[in-house]
Amino acid sequence: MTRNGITMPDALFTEGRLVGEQVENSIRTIGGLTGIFEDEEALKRLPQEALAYEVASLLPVGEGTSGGLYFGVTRIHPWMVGDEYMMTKGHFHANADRAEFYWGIDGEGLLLLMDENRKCWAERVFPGSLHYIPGRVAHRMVNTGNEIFSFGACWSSDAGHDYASIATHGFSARVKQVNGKPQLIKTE
Ligand code: S6P
Ligand code: ZN
Repeated sequence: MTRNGITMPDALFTEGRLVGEQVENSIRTIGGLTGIFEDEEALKRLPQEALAYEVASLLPVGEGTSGGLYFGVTRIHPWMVGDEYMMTKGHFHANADRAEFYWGIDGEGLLLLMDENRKCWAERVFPGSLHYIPGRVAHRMVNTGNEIFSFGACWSSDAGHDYASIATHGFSARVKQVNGKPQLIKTE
């Protein structure tokens, strides 16, 4: 803290990037995404060590703290896996009723949502679009463009992640490229 009580900000969110000493960066490689795409052979043909998506997060309080907020920026690279677009693993929140905001920063994509009855729907995401994800709704972002698709997220520090049910059962729809355009295709 400086002498007059004015401090520097926690981080910088500038030009679509979240940066700062406290910002934690994590990556998912292509090889780390087995089990989420329909065409596993197409995934194996891609360079396994290449970046699929990266997440920069500001996590000012410990995971599980009630009342805190987290802020993150995810950048999904524009790979195709067969006829499916690159996407995040997707998750419900472990603390199931916790909601989240997503918003589009760069590029274009779809937000795939699924409720606990496995009803699936999607929202278009583009720079400036804002998306409220209610609790008990699984969420996955899909890069439907030809460039990096980045989006912001703000969620509760006690939300946690439930990846297991998506890893086991998946979503009930997939986003595929049909005649050059993204299409939501129900799979059950
Ligand atoms: C956390 C928030 C995002 C995702 C990130 C990666 O609740 O939804 O920060 O963690 O976009 O997606 P995923 O599904 O691999 O965690
Ligand atoms: Zn989430």
